[in-house]
Amino acid sequence: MKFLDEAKVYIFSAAGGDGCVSFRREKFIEFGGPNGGDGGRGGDVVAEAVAGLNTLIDYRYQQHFKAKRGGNGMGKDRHGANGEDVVLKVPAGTQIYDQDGETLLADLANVGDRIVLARGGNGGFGNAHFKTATNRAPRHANPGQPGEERTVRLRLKLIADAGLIGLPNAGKSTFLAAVTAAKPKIADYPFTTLHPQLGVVSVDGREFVLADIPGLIDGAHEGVGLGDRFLGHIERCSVLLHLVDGTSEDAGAAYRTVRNELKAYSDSLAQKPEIVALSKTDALTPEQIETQVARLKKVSRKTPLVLSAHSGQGVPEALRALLDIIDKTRQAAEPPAAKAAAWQP
Ligand SMILES: Nc1nc2c(ncn2[C@@H]2O[C@H](COP(=O)(O)OP(=O)(O)OP(=O)(O)O)[C@@H](O)[C@H]2O)c(=O)[nH]1
Ligand SMILES: [Mg+2]
Repeated sequence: MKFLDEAKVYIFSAAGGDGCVSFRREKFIEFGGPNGGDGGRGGDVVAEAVAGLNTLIDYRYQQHFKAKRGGNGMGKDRHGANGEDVVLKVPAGTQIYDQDGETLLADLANVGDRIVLARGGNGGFGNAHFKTATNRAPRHANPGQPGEERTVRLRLKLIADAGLIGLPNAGKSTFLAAVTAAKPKIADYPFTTLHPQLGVVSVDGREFVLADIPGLIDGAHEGVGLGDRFLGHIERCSVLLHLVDGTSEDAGAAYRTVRNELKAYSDSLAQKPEIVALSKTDALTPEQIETQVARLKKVSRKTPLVLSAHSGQGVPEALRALLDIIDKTRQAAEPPAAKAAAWQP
């Protein structure tokens, strides 16, 4: 399904270190006794939900994760070092399934949630451990226990951070295609987009998820056109990017039509932060842009951005403006503990 981000990873926890067989040997000390140390514990493979991630894209590139083996025990009662754990950092909301894709192992809903997916083996006991009253010089030690190997599936329900709205043909899909790797259908007739599409935007080294939904027309709330049922997909967005076709007759009227549909759908959507942008400016003269901007400004009571997905003009500014609002919303929503963890001097 389009709204899922999935990854399959192969994980290996590590074996524990072997116990050691050794005896104390010092001048003038007879029968020094056993002093072989225990092996260290093998590393676990752990999954943890962290702040600042919103896709599983990293797991497309790296799919194998191996923890470190425990160190072997040594003479003089020295314990082997514990093997290092491997931590898979995943976005909050990631569900972890077993290999079959059906058995849910964990639901890492919040930042900080963590689960051990594969336990490292215990270290073996050294011979010092086996000393008894009847066997004061044991000559055996345990080997470290093996680690586990398993395949798990990570699954994340993508929640769009920003949503594109506008009349049909406003250039929404073209914008999505220009700023993400998504390949939506684009054509110069209305209702090209029939299903919502998602893409991941990368801007200034940061990422967010952008949703493109079918265009709205007058009466969409009554089912005209494709209706307004797709608005549900952008209800949880932090911000909307309202694209208004610069080549349309009256940008102000186009804006008003879409706003009316939003209001008819729900108050919460109508009250969402919105960035207004005049699109397709490459096809307009400076005078035309000026006229359309003036109309748009009058109706929206905001200063619209001007952009062209074809030429790229104004696009980075629009992305930054979206990211700015997304950041603010995320900060307000994050639990205090996660904030503290994310803080860096
Ligand atoms: N000149 C110019 N044309 C554009 C630009 N963006 C989109 N178009 C054209 O406008 C038409 C509609 O673009 P789409 O991206 O399919 O529009 P949409 O808003 O997704 O339309 P629906 O899916 O039908 O709601 C296509 O022919 C695009 O090539 C632009 O920046 N400049
Ligand atoms: Mg479209």
